[in-house]
Amino acid sequence: MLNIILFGPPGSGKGTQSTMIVEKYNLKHLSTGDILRLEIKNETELGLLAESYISKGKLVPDDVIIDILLQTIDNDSKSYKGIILDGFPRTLVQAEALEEMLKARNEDVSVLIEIQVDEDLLLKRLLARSEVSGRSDDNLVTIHKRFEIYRSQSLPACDYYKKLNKYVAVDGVGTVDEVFNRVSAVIDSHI
Ligand code: B4P
Repeated sequence: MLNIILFGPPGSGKGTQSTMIVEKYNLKHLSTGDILRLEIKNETELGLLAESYISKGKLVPDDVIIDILLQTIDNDSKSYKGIILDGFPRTLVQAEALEEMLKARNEDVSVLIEIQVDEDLLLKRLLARSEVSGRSDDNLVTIHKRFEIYRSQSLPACDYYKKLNKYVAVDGVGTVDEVFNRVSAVIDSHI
């Protein structure tokens, strides 16, 4: 199984690239951001809880996210060649939980790909997205908070995979297709 983590700061293009990757490689797309936004749209209890964190630029608590993953990961994963994890793990605790989850299935993470983009460009992309997304977390104050949380809480998850020699960085600056070619080259080298 090809289990790929797509990692990167807010607005680096994880969602954009994942959509293209699932098509090319027949992987199951697992986006915690998408799952949470659907819950918010449907005004479920989980959605209301998630919105209270997301609108402030904070991460949704680990236990809530790990529960979602446990419920989602086994649903129909077997009919795919693997999983693309988009936006998960985002903390060290989530990374450790994922390792355990995969180990129980005799699987592991093939590679973590970090999409690197500097914060000035990320800010431009997210402010442009705010004009169409209607997302409560796409505004100046919240975006800066998300950058700060990425550095303090998410980068340790990245370091975890560096220590396992499963980390590859990809330049996320360029057209969507240019970035996709770079990401594809990394995936191809793990097939
Ligand atoms: P996510 O949904 O994961 O979204 P994101 O980090 O904001 O954006 P992404 O990197 O996917 O960028 P996109 O492709 O859209 O998370 C949202 C929130 O949910 C989090 O802040 C957190 O609160 C919560 N959450 C999610 N997962 C969690 C977890 N595991 N634990 C706790 N909380 C969690 O691209 C951004 C924009 O740039 C788009 O407009 C796109 O069109 C554009 N773009 C993309 N690539 C481009 C390129 N190459 N050139 C120019 N523009 C580009």
